[in-house]
Amino acid sequence: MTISEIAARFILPGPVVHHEEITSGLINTTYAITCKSGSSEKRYILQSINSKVFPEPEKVMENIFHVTAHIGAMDPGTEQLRLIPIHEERSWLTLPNHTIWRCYPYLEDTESFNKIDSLDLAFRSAAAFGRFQEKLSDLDPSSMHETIRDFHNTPVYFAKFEAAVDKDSHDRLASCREDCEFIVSQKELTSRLLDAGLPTRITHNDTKISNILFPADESKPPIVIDLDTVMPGLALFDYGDLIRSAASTADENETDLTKIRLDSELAKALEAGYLSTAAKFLTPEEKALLPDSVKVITLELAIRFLTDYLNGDAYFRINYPGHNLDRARNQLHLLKSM
Ligand code: GN1
Ligand code: MG
Repeated sequence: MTISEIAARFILPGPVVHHEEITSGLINTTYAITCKSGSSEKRYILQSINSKVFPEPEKVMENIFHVTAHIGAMDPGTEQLRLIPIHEERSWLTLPNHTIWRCYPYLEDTESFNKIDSLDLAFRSAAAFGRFQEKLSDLDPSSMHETIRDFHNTPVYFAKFEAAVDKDSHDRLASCREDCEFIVSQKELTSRLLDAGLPTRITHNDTKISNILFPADESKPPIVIDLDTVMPGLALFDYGDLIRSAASTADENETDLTKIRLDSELAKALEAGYLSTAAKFLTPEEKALLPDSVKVITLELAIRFLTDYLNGDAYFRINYPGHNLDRARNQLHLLKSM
């Protein structure tokens, strides 16, 4: 099916006159489409869900529907993610081959950032994720599906890593033995959050700053996007992932390790921003583990990248052979700087 044919199944103002693929995400396939109605044009995001990563994409959509409806009801009139229904009165499209497509209005006049360039932006970004968790704090976590089993179960990733090392199915172990040994030495860290008896909340699970849209009109609140992985989880994984990704001096693809460390000034501003909205609902135990959470999630992602490298790059999209090994080394170096 063409993009125009897929778009035609949604209730849009007119036919697609332009589409372009957006390739910044590592998981889903995303298009920005432009629809024409009379003399006006309006843009939308059309996206299909990667069913290898999300084995039950219907459940992903039910979660997103639940969360966007909840936030929408809370802040009527405030711009936020809203699913465009299909003509058959459903909020997403399931094709006969089970591929799922969804459509959102393109949030115009907003800006997103891949890198934080000021302490003020750090504060506002972290406050936005804290506020997102707060808004969902009155939804029962058990009403949401766990769409990726054990998504932030670090010990489970560690076990899969050990299995990948044992199997060495692509003969790559020899090229990363030291990295593997370092990960093994960090085993104790993998269970530090899960063993602490922290409360289950509804969390975002992909708290990169690029997942926040800042309206040009600064009186409007920031909008948290990419709700695929919203599910029950620990608040601290969101927090840790935010610091890991936003306070690193280099991005995940940097291969010059000398450029990579945790920027403590940025980390402090992020912490203050997060606590400005989250302090009211976090327990003392959660607050005490904030610093450790950054280490745990960084180790977790390193383990995931290295496991994927050992298994032949089946999960994360790569741009060149060895990309996942480089990403793993990047994260391990970041961890060592904490
Ligand atoms: C994946 O596709 P993207 O960039 O939103 C991954 C995250 C990782 C991230 C690392 C569902 O997110 O967990 O932190 O890559 N998402 C999934 O760049 O596995
Ligand atoms: Mg994502």
